[in-house]
Amino acid sequence: MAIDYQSKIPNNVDLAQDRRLQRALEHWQPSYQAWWQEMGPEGLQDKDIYLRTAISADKDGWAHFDYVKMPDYRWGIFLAEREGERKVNFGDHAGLPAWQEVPGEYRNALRRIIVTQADTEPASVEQQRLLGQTAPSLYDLRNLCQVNVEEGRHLWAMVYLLHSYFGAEGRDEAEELLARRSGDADKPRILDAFNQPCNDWLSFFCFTMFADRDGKFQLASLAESGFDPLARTCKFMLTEEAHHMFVGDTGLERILRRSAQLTKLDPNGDARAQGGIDLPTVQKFINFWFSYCLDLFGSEISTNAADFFGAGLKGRFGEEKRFTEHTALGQHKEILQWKDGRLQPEQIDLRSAMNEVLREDYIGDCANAVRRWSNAVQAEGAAFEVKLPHERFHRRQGLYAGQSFDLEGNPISDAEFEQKRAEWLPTQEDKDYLVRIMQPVRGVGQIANWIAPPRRGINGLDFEFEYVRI
Ligand code: BYC
Ligand code: FE
Ligand code: FE
Repeated sequence: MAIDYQSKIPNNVDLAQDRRLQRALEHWQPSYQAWWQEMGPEGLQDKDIYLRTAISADKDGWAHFDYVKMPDYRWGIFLAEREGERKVNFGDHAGLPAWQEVPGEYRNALRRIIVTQADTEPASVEQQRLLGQTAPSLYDLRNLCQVNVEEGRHLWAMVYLLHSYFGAEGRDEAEELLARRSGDADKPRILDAFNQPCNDWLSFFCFTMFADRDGKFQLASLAESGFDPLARTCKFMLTEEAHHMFVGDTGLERILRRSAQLTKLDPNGDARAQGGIDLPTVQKFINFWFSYCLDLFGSEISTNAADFFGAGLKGRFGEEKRFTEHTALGQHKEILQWKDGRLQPEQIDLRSAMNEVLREDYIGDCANAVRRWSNAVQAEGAAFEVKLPHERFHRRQGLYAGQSFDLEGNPISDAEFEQKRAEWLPTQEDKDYLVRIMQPVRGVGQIANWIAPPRRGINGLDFEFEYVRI
């Protein structure tokens, strides 16, 4: 599965054999590049950056590291290897051969799934556009750029599917993907989390921790899809996603560790007096981003989710390996409904609860990281426990959107919530403070005061390496 880097568009899908598709994508390519110039990382387009590029899409060693200027990054189309005679593994068509073409009856559903996924990729680049100006080290700056070029490639991955399988409609959708803008009042991105400003590095690490982790779960459930090209595309995207989550997970851990150190150092236990970020502020940003990312899973009870599962388009996390029963029929899941002013348990048929099933797996994954962070903080001698807010806290979508809940998930009045807002969620003052302390640090091996250095560098290199030639 070597990648053809001779073509204008690097690929491992034999693009040269399909002239019509090749022309369509070559037509889209300049629009993409124009979008990248406008919305990609500000002020870094002419810098040499130590980036990894895919050289092959198979399991072992696909990465090649070298200095690249971002506009010269070889965005392209890489699908995981085809696995023999793959079958539809769940839902009503389980056992039939996986589809290599779009089944007519699922055309709209698949297009919707692909467009929604695609839209998040450029959105995240737009949200992160200015962060290069305040990076705490060259190592972090390089990671930001790595994440961004790969999100750009994820857009390519989805656009390939749209162009390849959805005809004129797909081409129009591909154009629209470059026309919407994160946070724009008239043409916003589709999902709420991807319209939120991400203007400081604490937000960036929360984003890559929680939003990219949503990506892991969404892509993994699409990697189970009976529509084989989608499954193979998502499988390869997942290999890139691991680094994004690593950036977020270790970034937060490094901030928390440094915050604990500065808290201990200060005579009054005030990390801000030492130029750092106090632990409760970090917690507030976690509360904010975690709750927005829970919304990405959709409503707790969803006929769309039931239809996607029944059709074999979107499975559970690890559907094939983790489950033995793949119809999800005749089974139920208890869901707490907010009705008549109280929470009432109801048995919901499992297919309709698939969004919630995926969200629970996601929460478990997040909880593991939070436990590790708490240990790291306590190892520095600070008595602080990092916590995930309850899944009902601060929701904007789904069953719990219309009611206020506290951090433990207890219903409270809107007035009580407003009283607590500044304690639970970032305030403008918190955001202004972060902007004040986040000054760029660009010397080799140097690091800002508010974050600990990473335990090691990239690709076996030290932290003291010129990751970006500034
Ligand atoms: N924001 O009954 P519901 C990644 C809308 S991360 C705005 O719940 P369903 C990445 C919904 O569209 C992975 N609107 O329906 C990470 C619907 O509107 P319409 C990204 C929302 O179908 C970092 C209505 O509310 N992908 O790749 O069960 C960097 C009723 O919705 C939201 C995903 O997370 C929201 N949060 O769920 C780069 C998408 N939630 O159609 C990349 C996965 C709901 O009635 N989830 N609505 O006008 C889906 O695709 C789900 O289908 C939806 C909706 C969440 C969209
Ligand atoms: Fe992505
Ligand atoms: Fe990502």
